[in-house]
Amino acid sequence: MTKSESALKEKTVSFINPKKEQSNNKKEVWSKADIKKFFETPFNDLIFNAHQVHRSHFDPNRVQLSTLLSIKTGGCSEDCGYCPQSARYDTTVDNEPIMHIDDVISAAKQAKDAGATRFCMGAAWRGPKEKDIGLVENMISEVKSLGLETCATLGMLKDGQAERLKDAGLDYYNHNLDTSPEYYGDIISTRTYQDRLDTLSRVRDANINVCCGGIVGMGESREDRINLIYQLANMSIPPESVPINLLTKVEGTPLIEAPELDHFEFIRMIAVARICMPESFVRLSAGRESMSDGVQALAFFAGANSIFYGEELLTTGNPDVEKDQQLFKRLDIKPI
Ligand code: SAM
Ligand code: DTB
Ligand code: SF4
Repeated sequence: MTKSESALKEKTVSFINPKKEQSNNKKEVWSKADIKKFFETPFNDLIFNAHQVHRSHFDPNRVQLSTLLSIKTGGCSEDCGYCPQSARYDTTVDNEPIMHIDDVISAAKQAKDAGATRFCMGAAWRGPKEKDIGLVENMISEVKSLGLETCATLGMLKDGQAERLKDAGLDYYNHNLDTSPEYYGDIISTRTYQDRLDTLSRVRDANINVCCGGIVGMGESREDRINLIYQLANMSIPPESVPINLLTKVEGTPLIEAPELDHFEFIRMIAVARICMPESFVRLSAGRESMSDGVQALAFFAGANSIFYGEELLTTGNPDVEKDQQLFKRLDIKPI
């Protein structure tokens, strides 16, 4: 081995977690200092190491496709500063009733035909009410019967609700921590960080896969990004799916003036998520419309292996299906 090869190997080894073996009697799998060190690694070293971790756990040429549908849009009571669906902000999103089951089924069929394997239903609620749960249960079982994986994001869950969703056939529940505990209060006041952790525990206890990540580009510091990864990676079982959203700025929301995040910092976030949660799917989520093909290719190299697929996220745009298919073709990426 040449000198430079052995130096590279040394660097690589330091990215393999020495504490992984202890992770059964959990305390801290990654320290904040470890995570900070990753963020501060020269960019090429960081993405090289993240890619190595990625290919030792996943096929690097395969990406999972999830399609989103907003089953209940707008009029939300919460004050999440990034969200166009909050009734508190003057945006172009109207308060609509919950969708009819037939329309949900036809959207799910369309998603399946386009190549998605998971269908994620989102509702602009603080949390589902009893009358809502029955309707959503129906949607979940119908979507599941089409042969799709099911995912829902409905806000905070009360005791017993996660079990009902599980019984209806729910595979994943998305509930994000959004940002660090320290920055959280600057973004949302109507629910606490602990409320979110409590919902995540209910989901985990009901044996539903956890989809949990956050948003970057909300004016947070790098330390906040480190602390978000710290929270996610040190969960007693890390989320199976980790969506990393780049803030989509919407006119009328408080975060419209947030400073632009350097796309390379976004890639670092993906890379560090990959290193710290080697077995999780890391999803390149909101914000792809603002990214060049090159930035998205870097995200896949750095360890992203899932995307939202379809022209719309919940209320904002996403790249066209044809555009994503072309990008995959150019990169020789195949859907999972
Ligand atoms: N109402 C439910 C809740 O808040 O849990 C479910 C839907 S909510 C829209 C799901 C997630 O989408 C949020 O937690 C947030 O992370 C993400 N999100 C919402 N608006 C966004 C935006 N403008 N840019 C990026 N991500 C956003
Ligand atoms: C997630 O982390 N991102 C998705 C999904 N989970 C529900 C939502 C992104 C929403 C972007 C803004 C909108 O379209 O309303
Ligand atoms: Fe409501 Fe969810 Fe938007 Fe917050 S993120 S305002 S809870 S729809």
